[in-house]
Amino acid sequence: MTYSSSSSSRNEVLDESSSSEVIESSSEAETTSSSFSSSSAEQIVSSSSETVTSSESDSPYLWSDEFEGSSINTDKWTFEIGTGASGWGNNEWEYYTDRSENAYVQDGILHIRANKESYEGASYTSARMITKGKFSFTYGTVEARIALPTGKGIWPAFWMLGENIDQVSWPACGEIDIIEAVNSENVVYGTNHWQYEGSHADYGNNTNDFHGAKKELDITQFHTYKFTWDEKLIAMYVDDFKYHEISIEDNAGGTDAFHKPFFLLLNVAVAGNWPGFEVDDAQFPNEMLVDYIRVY
Ligand SMILES: [Ca+2]
Repeated sequence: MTYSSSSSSRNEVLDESSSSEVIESSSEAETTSSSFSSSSAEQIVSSSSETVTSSESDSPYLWSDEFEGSSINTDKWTFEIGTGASGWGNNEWEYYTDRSENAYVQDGILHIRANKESYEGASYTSARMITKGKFSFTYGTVEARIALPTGKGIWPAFWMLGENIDQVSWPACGEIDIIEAVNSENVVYGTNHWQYEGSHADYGNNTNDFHGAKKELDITQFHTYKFTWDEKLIAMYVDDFKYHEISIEDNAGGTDAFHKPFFLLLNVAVAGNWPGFEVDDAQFPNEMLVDYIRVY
């Protein structure tokens, strides 16, 4: 999900020399990164027995939302309202609302529901929730259990933006797309966006092609997604299959944005620059389901 509708094509990457520099340094950093990951894994296993019974105040997590109860916790989330046409819209067609028609919690699951309906001049509605100003973090691990909608024109995302976006703007703030999917592809994409020598740079991989490896999955079913981030490396996994990795060691390729605090976003877009402008209306209502998000 690129933030700005005026951004250049998502296929644009760094010039070739700096792009290959990123890839090369990421394989060098792998050894260090895997030891970091395994110690993190131990941490969550040892605390998982407490998780079930503990109250929120002694959660083992830096931040989490299990989406229990009957409403969305607005101490954690802010709804963004409107079409975002002037900034974050990506030429999407939906109108984002904070109504229960578009986002609700039921039986421990957050539903973000895109509907076909006329609303405030738009033909579709949906929801977009952010933790900006309420929670941000630098380095750590995110685990989330999520089921994604598919269908012509749909574009669900679980992603992050630099908390300093209002000061430095996009893409200088950095953007980390942990989960994106478009149309009916059954492919999950992970992407980083940042600013390099004054221009938009991005680098991404996906479950259909991570350096030649491929993961078959039905993204409409629940999967466990994991995002790991330390001072050297960012990586993304679905059910332990790695689908994206980028080195940020020593600000490789101008990646200094990724050493600062980021906040979380969840949204389901309808149409837009990436999925295109053909929408299959038979899919609606169509939902992204989130069982939990845990940050540690
Ligand atoms: Ca839950």
